[in-house]
Amino acid sequence: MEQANKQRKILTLCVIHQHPRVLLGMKKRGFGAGRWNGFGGKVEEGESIEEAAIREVKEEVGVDVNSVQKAGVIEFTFENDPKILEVHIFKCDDFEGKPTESEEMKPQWFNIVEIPFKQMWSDDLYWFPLFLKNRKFRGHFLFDEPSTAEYSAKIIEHELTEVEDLC
Ligand code: 6OG
Repeated sequence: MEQANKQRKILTLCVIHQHPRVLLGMKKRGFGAGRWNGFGGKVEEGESIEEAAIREVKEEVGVDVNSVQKAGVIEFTFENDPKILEVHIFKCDDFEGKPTESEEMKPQWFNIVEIPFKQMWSDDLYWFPLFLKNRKFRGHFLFDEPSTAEYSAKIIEHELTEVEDLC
């Protein structure tokens, strides 16, 4: 059990969605650098997953989020790597402040018909349509290896299910 917990990381991913646009950030460093994504990172000890989501948005793009809604939970794994990334995906439509570039992210608004999927993690193409329709989902994606600016991770297998509730 302890072994299994050590290999599971809980992460947040928050996409600001003010219809018909979404706010994404170009990741400037670290995991997934060179790709557009929502804002997020690791949940720290002593905070709830929602608190972590709100903190990460503030740190990465400088805005104050008033509330988030949970949209989905996806487990990501990579071949030949025992680590499991459990990513909690949130939607936010209520924030204050002006999105501002940070050391980690360069923000940009995209109309929902112009989301740059080719420069995003390849799983996004699957769950974004559900996200935009306010549907909740759970899933798992197994990749060959992490995406970089040059290399887009290949999906080896995946499962994505719409759910009534995430609790
Ligand atoms: P840091 O390690 O920089 O946070 N993330 C993913 N996002 C998508 N769309 N697909 C994935 O497939 C992802 N794996 C992780 C979670 C990493 C950020 O990237 C997200 C976090 O918001 C594997 O602190």
